[in-house]
Amino acid sequence: MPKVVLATGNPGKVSEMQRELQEFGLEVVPQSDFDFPEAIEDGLSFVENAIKKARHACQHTGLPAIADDSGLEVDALDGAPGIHSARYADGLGDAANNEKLLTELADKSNRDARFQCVIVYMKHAQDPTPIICQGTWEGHIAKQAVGENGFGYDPLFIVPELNCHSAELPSEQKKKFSHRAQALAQLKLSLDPQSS
Ligand code: ITT
Repeated sequence: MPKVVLATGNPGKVSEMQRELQEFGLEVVPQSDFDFPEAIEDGLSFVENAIKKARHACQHTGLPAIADDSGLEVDALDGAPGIHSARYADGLGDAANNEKLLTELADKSNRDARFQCVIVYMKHAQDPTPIICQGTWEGHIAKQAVGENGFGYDPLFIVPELNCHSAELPSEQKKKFSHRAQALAQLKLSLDPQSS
């Protein structure tokens, strides 16, 4: 079974990805099993940052790596918080990020938004052809937080097709619909086209 490092320090992402990848047949080692500094995410796009994180993990572990760079794009905020989603409120965490988002949207009528996720697989640090997969999840930003599941902006993200907040979804359902679920499905197809 090929061994890969899951290059993320976000426990929410680990819980949404590790088991799926293991069930797919990969031996997944979380980044927390190693002791190395976080990658510097100074790219200007989700793709660039995902590649930086995967390459960094390959360099420090000698293993193939899977990284996820993701975030929330809000139309009325010209795409913010976007690639800065994790640190929107200056690193104060998810609750502060959600509060800031509500404040920024207080006088806006358009609350359309989407989650973006780019997942990258790199065989080694010099891999010139990383596998790049992308998923998008369309929705709206609510006026107040609801739900305890998930992480990040899930309490504020309304999923129109399910008529609920993402943080109200059981984890198995989020794993069917989300931006990350879509990118993961593509990754599985790219690694093993027979798997669909
Ligand atoms: P790593 O870089 O270590 O993977 P991170 O949390 O810093 O962890 P990102 O830079 O990709 O990762 O930022 C992603 C942020 O976007 C995340 O912290 C959340 O605030 C938000 N986000 C991404 N996917 C989400 C999801 O499924 N539900 C809610 N919020 C999400």
